[in-house]
Amino acid sequence: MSKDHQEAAEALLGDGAIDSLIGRVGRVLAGDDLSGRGLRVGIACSRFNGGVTWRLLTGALSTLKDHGVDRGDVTVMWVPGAFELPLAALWLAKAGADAVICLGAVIRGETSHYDLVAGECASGIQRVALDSGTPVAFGVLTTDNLEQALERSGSDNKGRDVALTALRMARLVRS
Ligand code: INI
Repeated sequence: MSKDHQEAAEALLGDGAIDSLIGRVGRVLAGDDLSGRGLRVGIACSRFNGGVTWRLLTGALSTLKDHGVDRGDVTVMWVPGAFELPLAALWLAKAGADAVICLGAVIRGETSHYDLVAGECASGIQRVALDSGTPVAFGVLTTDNLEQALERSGSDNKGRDVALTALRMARLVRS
Protein backbone atom coordinates (compact mmCIF):
# COMPACT_ATOMS: atom_id res chain seq x y z
CA MET A 1 0.00 0.00 0.00
CA SER A 2 1.42 3.41 -0.98
CA LYS A 3 1.94 6.06 1.70
CA ASP A 4 -0.95 8.08 0.25
CA HIS A 5 -3.31 5.12 0.31
CA GLN A 6 -2.25 4.21 3.83
CA GLU A 7 -2.91 7.75 5.02
CA ALA A 8 -6.30 7.78 3.29
CA ALA A 9 -7.23 4.46 4.91
CA GLU A 10 -6.24 5.76 8.33
CA ALA A 11 -8.49 8.77 7.86
CA LEU A 12 -11.55 6.54 7.37
CA LEU A 13 -13.98 5.97 10.19
CA GLY A 14 -13.57 2.28 11.03
CA ASP A 15 -16.44 -0.20 10.55
CA GLY A 16 -18.56 -0.35 13.67
CA ALA A 17 -17.00 2.73 15.26
CA ILE A 18 -20.29 4.62 15.44
CA ASP A 19 -22.26 1.57 16.63
CA SER A 20 -19.72 1.08 19.39
CA LEU A 21 -21.04 4.29 20.97
CA ILE A 22 -24.40 2.67 21.70
CA GLY A 23 -24.70 2.09 25.43
CA ARG A 24 -21.86 4.50 26.12
CA VAL A 25 -23.91 7.69 25.55
CA GLY A 26 -27.58 8.63 25.82
CA ARG A 27 -28.33 8.99 22.10
CA VAL A 28 -26.42 8.50 18.91
CA LEU A 29 -27.76 10.48 15.97
CA ALA A 30 -25.77 9.29 13.00
CA GLY A 31 -28.05 10.03 10.04
CA ASP A 32 -27.93 6.39 8.98
CA ASP A 33 -31.56 6.40 7.83
CA LEU A 34 -31.30 7.30 4.16
CA SER A 35 -34.92 6.60 3.30
CA GLY A 36 -36.25 9.33 1.08
CA ARG A 37 -39.92 8.45 1.33
CA GLY A 38 -41.96 11.52 2.24
CA LEU A 39 -39.06 13.94 1.86
CA ARG A 40 -39.42 17.01 -0.36
CA VAL A 41 -36.17 17.81 -2.12
CA GLY A 42 -35.33 21.02 -3.97
CA ILE A 43 -32.50 21.03 -6.48
CA ALA A 44 -30.94 24.28 -7.69
CA CYS A 45 -28.93 23.64 -10.83
CA SER A 46 -26.67 25.99 -12.76
CA ARG A 47 -27.01 26.40 -16.55
CA PHE A 48 -23.40 27.61 -16.77
CA ASN A 49 -21.24 24.61 -17.70
CA GLY A 50 -24.55 22.87 -18.23
CA GLY A 51 -22.97 19.79 -19.79
CA VAL A 52 -21.33 19.12 -16.43
CA THR A 53 -24.23 20.15 -14.22
CA TRP A 54 -26.58 17.95 -16.25
CA ARG A 55 -24.41 14.96 -15.35
CA LEU A 56 -24.47 15.98 -11.68
CA LEU A 57 -28.24 16.34 -11.87
CA THR A 58 -28.79 12.89 -13.36
CA GLY A 59 -26.53 11.42 -10.67
CA ALA A 60 -28.48 13.18 -7.93
CA LEU A 61 -31.87 12.22 -9.36
CA SER A 62 -31.02 8.55 -9.69
CA THR A 63 -29.74 8.45 -6.11
CA LEU A 64 -32.90 10.13 -4.81
CA LYS A 65 -35.00 7.64 -6.77
CA ASP A 66 -32.96 4.69 -5.48
CA HIS A 67 -33.68 5.87 -1.93
CA GLY A 68 -37.41 6.17 -2.37
CA VAL A 69 -37.92 9.89 -2.94
CA ASP A 70 -41.17 10.33 -4.86
CA ARG A 71 -40.52 12.11 -8.16
CA GLY A 72 -43.48 14.41 -7.39
CA ASP A 73 -41.59 15.57 -4.29
CA VAL A 74 -38.60 16.78 -6.29
CA THR A 75 -38.40 20.33 -7.67
CA VAL A 76 -35.58 21.33 -10.02
CA MET A 77 -34.86 25.04 -10.40
CA TRP A 78 -32.42 26.15 -13.13
CA VAL A 79 -30.41 29.31 -12.49
CA PRO A 80 -27.95 31.14 -14.77
CA GLY A 81 -24.76 30.33 -12.87
CA ALA A 82 -23.20 29.20 -9.60
CA PHE A 83 -23.39 32.74 -8.25
CA GLU A 84 -27.21 32.50 -8.30
CA LEU A 85 -27.39 29.15 -6.48
CA PRO A 86 -27.64 30.56 -2.92
CA LEU A 87 -30.73 32.64 -3.73
CA ALA A 88 -32.42 29.72 -5.43
CA ALA A 89 -31.57 27.55 -2.42
CA LEU A 90 -33.20 30.12 -0.15
CA TRP A 91 -36.38 30.16 -2.26
CA LEU A 92 -36.55 26.38 -2.25
CA ALA A 93 -35.99 26.22 1.51
CA LYS A 94 -38.68 28.85 2.11
CA ALA A 95 -41.07 26.94 -0.15
CA GLY A 96 -40.86 23.97 2.21
CA ALA A 97 -38.11 21.69 0.94
CA ASP A 98 -36.82 19.29 3.60
CA ALA A 99 -33.43 19.46 1.93
CA VAL A 100 -31.89 21.43 -0.91
CA ILE A 101 -29.16 20.33 -3.28
CA CYS A 102 -27.06 22.91 -5.15
CA LEU A 103 -25.36 21.77 -8.34
CA GLY A 104 -22.81 23.81 -10.26
CA ALA A 105 -19.40 23.77 -11.86
CA VAL A 106 -16.88 26.58 -11.57
CA ILE A 107 -13.90 25.93 -13.78
CA ARG A 108 -10.73 27.92 -13.15
CA GLY A 109 -9.36 27.69 -16.68
CA GLU A 110 -12.36 29.46 -18.14
CA THR A 111 -12.80 32.43 -15.86
CA SER A 112 -10.76 35.17 -14.33
CA HIS A 113 -13.27 35.67 -11.55
CA TYR A 114 -13.20 32.00 -10.55
CA ASP A 115 -12.32 32.81 -6.94
CA LEU A 116 -15.13 35.32 -6.56
CA VAL A 117 -17.81 33.11 -8.10
CA ALA A 118 -16.67 29.98 -6.26
CA GLY A 119 -16.15 31.74 -2.93
CA GLU A 120 -19.41 33.68 -2.92
CA CYS A 121 -21.32 30.61 -4.04
CA ALA A 122 -19.90 28.48 -1.23
CA SER A 123 -20.36 31.04 1.52
CA GLY A 124 -23.83 31.98 0.26
CA ILE A 125 -24.95 28.36 0.31
CA GLN A 126 -23.64 27.87 3.83
CA ARG A 127 -25.39 31.06 4.94
CA VAL A 128 -28.71 29.86 3.53
CA ALA A 129 -28.37 26.59 5.42
CA LEU A 130 -27.51 28.29 8.70
CA ASP A 131 -30.14 31.03 8.39
CA SER A 132 -32.97 28.79 7.22
CA GLY A 133 -32.16 25.66 9.24
CA THR A 134 -32.77 23.63 6.09
CA PRO A 135 -29.94 21.33 5.02
CA VAL A 136 -28.33 22.59 1.82
CA ALA A 137 -25.89 20.20 0.18
CA PHE A 138 -22.96 21.70 -1.69
CA GLY A 139 -22.65 19.99 -5.04
CA VAL A 140 -20.56 22.60 -6.78
CA LEU A 141 -17.44 21.38 -8.51
CA THR A 142 -14.50 23.76 -8.36
CA THR A 143 -11.86 22.49 -10.73
CA ASP A 144 -8.82 23.64 -12.65
CA ASN A 145 -10.13 22.42 -16.00
CA LEU A 146 -13.03 20.79 -17.82
CA GLU A 147 -11.39 17.38 -17.74
CA GLN A 148 -11.45 17.34 -13.94
CA ALA A 149 -15.06 18.52 -13.93
CA LEU A 150 -16.05 15.69 -16.27
CA GLU A 151 -14.22 13.22 -14.06
CA ARG A 152 -16.12 14.35 -10.96
CA SER A 153 -19.44 14.18 -12.78
CA GLY A 154 -18.93 10.79 -14.42
CA SER A 155 -18.90 7.37 -12.81
CA ASP A 156 -17.49 9.02 -9.67
CA ASN A 157 -20.35 11.49 -9.52
CA LYS A 158 -20.54 14.27 -6.94
CA GLY A 159 -24.25 14.62 -7.67
CA ARG A 160 -24.76 11.19 -6.11
CA ASP A 161 -22.66 12.07 -3.05
CA VAL A 162 -24.54 15.26 -2.34
CA ALA A 163 -27.93 13.60 -2.80
CA LEU A 164 -26.95 11.19 -0.03
CA THR A 165 -25.78 14.10 2.11
CA ALA A 166 -29.13 15.83 1.59
CA LEU A 167 -31.08 12.70 2.63
CA ARG A 168 -28.84 12.12 5.63
CA MET A 169 -29.19 15.68 6.85
CA ALA A 170 -32.95 15.80 6.23
CA ARG A 171 -33.35 12.68 8.38
CA LEU A 172 -31.05 14.10 11.04
CA VAL A 173 -33.20 17.23 11.26
CA ARG A 174 -36.24 15.03 11.84
CA SER A 175 -34.50 12.98 14.50
N1 INI B 1 -20.79 30.48 -13.34
C1 INI B 1 -20.58 29.16 -13.14
O1 INI B 1 -21.49 28.45 -12.68
N2 INI B 1 -19.38 28.60 -13.42
C2 INI B 1 -18.36 29.34 -13.93
O2 INI B 1 -17.27 28.76 -14.18
C3 INI B 1 -18.56 30.72 -14.18
N3 INI B 1 -17.55 31.52 -14.76
O3 INI B 1 -16.68 30.95 -15.42
O4 INI B 1 -17.55 32.74 -14.68
C4 INI B 1 -19.82 31.28 -13.85
N4 INI B 1 -20.05 32.59 -14.04
C5 INI B 1 -21.38 33.15 -14.04
C6 INI B 1 -21.85 33.52 -12.64
O5 INI B 1 -22.15 32.37 -11.89
C7 INI B 1 -23.13 34.36 -12.70
O6 INI B 1 -24.15 33.64 -13.33
C8 INI B 1 -22.94 35.69 -13.44
O7 INI B 1 -21.84 36.40 -12.92
C9 INI B 1 -24.22 36.57 -13.32
O8 INI B 1 -24.51 36.89 -11.96
